[in-house]
Amino acid sequence: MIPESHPRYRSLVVREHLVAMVCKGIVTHEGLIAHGRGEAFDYLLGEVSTESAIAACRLAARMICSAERPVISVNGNTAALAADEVAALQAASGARVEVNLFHRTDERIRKITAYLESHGVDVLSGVPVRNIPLAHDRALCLKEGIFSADLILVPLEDGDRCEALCAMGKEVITIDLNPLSRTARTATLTIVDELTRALPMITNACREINECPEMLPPTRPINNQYYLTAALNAIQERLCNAMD
Ligand code: PTJ
Repeated sequence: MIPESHPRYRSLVVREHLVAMVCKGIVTHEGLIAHGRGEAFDYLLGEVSTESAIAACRLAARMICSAERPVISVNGNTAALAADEVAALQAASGARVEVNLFHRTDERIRKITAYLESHGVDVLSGVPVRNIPLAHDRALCLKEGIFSADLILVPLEDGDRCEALCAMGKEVITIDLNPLSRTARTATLTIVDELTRALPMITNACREINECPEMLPPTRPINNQYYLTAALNAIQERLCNAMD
């Protein structure tokens, strides 16, 4: 039992939840390691959304709402941490949701799909085809989902799929607390923020766009480097202040 008064209460509750999700076969052991890395970067960012991350979320919403076939790609960690938030974003943006896993088994796909559905997400189903030029199982995707998408939101991604999707001519938005990761540097747009903080901001911005449909799509190219540099500057500033 974690006491609510514990200074790291939220972090400990999330960890406990992820461990429970490992027991249910939704998150992998590797997913726990990925979460730990994310926590470390979030610590450096002060566990708050920076101004540049908030701006990146608004830009992401404009990109998603102006895309023809946007898809949200969901892995085990994203499902476990943010099933409700994915459902809300799907409702606000009309994006399709596809489960795409690095540690792929049919059983995990089934379990994650059922878990998302129990939280109100409409999950694409079908027979996956090895359509992304990758040596591992992330190559598998649905023709009516990621394969035919023009824009894909890929939270907590591993770098080589991001690169492959971009090489296929797709726009990729990622949410990644590590501004130095290969994914962060290869994506069309990286939101350097924690998943459960970023997704509701994108959803709210999509709702605003729905109320003001004449909003124009953002101009290209997207300056991803601006957002990465801003995140690194925020970390640097925090580290400098910690030494004062
Ligand atoms: O469920 P699977 O089989 O598809 O596997 C999913 C994981 C996450 C294990 C897999 O995609 C993976 O290994 O990812 P990486 O390469 O460890 O990258 C995950 C990135 O997400 C890292 O850069 C972390 O810093 C970042 N991250 C972790 N937790 C969060 C996060 N970013 C935002 N919010 C988080 N909560």
